[in-house]
Amino acid sequence: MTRDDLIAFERDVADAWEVGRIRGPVHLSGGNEDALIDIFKEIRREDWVFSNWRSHYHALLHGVPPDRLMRDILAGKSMFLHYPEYRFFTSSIVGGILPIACGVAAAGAKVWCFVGDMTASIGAFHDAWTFAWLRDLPIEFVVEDNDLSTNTPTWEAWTANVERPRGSKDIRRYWYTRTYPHVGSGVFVPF
Ligand SMILES: Cc1ncc(C[n+]2csc(CCOP(=O)(O)OP(=O)(O)O)c2C)c(N)n1
Ligand SMILES: [Mg+2]
Repeated sequence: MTRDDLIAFERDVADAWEVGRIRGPVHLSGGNEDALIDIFKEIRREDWVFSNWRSHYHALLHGVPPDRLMRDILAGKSMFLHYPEYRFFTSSIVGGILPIACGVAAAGAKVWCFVGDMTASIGAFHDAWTFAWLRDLPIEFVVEDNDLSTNTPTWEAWTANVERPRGSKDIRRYWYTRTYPHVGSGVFVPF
């Protein structure tokens, strides 16, 4: 999957959304193609990938066939995609994947857990990270920092006077500017 393939896939989803073909919310990815392509070079097919409401790019890059993914999105399943045979699981509950990802890592599998910057600011994330770190679990947390919690600037909401986190050797973090709104494509569609 190239950068252009990813962008074209999401554009097709947005087009379907705008004509009312999708009866359920969709959260589109955009602006983080290069960062994700880079990270997924390290992710092996046998690794588990845990994602959230914004999971299309993660699924595509982990090998879920695009037509199968598109079928499920068109069926309104964008917010709860899961493909055990591809070792891919999501939850749309903020932080919902964290204990599950830790559990799978505790069972010995290599796990990659993708969370937004807002999710990375909640207590459940600190618990999960501490649990994993103390047990040296084979889990990599990746914080996808668009500085937005839906439409609230995450960092400003916390404090104006503290520098934004830069990531650490234990928690990966990349920054991007999102190209779609938090949910949908910007076109109001009643369903
Ligand atoms: C427990 C819970 N509370 C609230 C929500 C509504 N909600 C969905 S996404 C989101 C903010 C997520 O921000 P971030 O983690 O930075 O991810 P981003 O959407 O920016 O990728 C919220 C509050 C939810 N899904 N689950
Ligand atoms: Mg965010």
